[in-house]
Amino acid sequence: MVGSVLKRIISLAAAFTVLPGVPIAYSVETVSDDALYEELGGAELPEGWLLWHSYNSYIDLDSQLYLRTPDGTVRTVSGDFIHAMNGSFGRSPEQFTFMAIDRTADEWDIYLSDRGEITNLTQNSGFRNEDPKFSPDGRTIVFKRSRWNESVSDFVCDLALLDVKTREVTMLTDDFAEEAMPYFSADGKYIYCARYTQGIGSICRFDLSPQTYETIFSENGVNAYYPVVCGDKLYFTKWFSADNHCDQIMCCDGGEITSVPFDSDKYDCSDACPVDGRKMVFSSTMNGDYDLYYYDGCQVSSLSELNTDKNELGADYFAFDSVIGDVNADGEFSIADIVLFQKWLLASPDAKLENWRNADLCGDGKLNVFDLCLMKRELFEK
Ligand SMILES: [Ca+2]
Ligand SMILES: [Ca+2]
Ligand SMILES: [Ca+2]
Ligand SMILES: [Ca+2]
Repeated sequence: MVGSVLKRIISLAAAFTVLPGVPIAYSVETVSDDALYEELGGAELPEGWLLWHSYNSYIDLDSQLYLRTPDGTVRTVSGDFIHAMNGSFGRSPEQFTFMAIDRTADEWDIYLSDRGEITNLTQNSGFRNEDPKFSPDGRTIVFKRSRWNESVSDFVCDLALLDVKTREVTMLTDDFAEEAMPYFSADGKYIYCARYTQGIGSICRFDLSPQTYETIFSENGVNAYYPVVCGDKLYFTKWFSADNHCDQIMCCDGGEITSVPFDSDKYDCSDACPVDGRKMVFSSTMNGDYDLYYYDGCQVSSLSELNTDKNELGADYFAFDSVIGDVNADGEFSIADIVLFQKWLLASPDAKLENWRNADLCGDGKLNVFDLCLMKRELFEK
């Protein structure tokens, strides 16, 4: 079993910067830790929905997107497209976006799957559309839009925002540097992205108002990409060093950036998919091609029933107990939840909320009639 030698972060001086351009301390320490890995009977992934994709090689255009539902059923997301990848859930597990090549137009497009119905949101745009991610309120999708530029004989890549309802697209950036892999902050005010100069990516934070950039992480000669936000934490992937291109998953929590316990200088760990607290699904080459793994906060185990001899990447997770509006905890938001919540607000003695947080649609930490109004509106709009 690989993984007996691990790299851990201790606090020593090094050469990268975090916001606002202040050098931050980090270094690596080699420790032996077989206990981190478990061959069999590893921890179970908590109940929820999981999206991921799998391909033989990127240039074969053979990527398939998969959705695993809480009952363990796995289905392939298919339609009039090929090479589907990078699935991202919206406000509910019934809604997710992904990128794929439109079969007819032979063009990268952004797709929406809503309760099983799949729509191409950028059909025949004439652009290359990739890396979609939902905003926290589920109303917009941020993505990368590229156009061919004759003067530089290359694609020029910018960030774009798509209104899910009207499908109107607003460009957010307009410059020759490539912005890619956008991801909204939890409050929806910022967009993190990878920004490339001379082929090396830095992690940037784009302020939607005013539209300005800040560099969050940049290290000389070291590629950093794939930012993912979970609450107050920002995860991203970066090379181990300028000479060692093994991917590491980094966690930026406040001003501190640390490597995760399972990172290694011998193989790649990337595509952080936070589950809860320190728990995450990720992709790694620790056993050859990319497979999906689950870190439960103590141990790493392979999600072996999902892994194949292709490359499993791009996981996104939606927890069973975090469906907005689902107060009776049956995994879906329906009229039954509104009836129960209404009874609870009227102090009916038999009304018990299984998961009160799911009713706090205003997000103010208390439950009242304002939440009920929003719940009704949300269900009506579904
Ligand atoms: Ca650009
Ligand atoms: Ca694999
Ligand atoms: Ca429910
Ligand atoms: Ca509330």
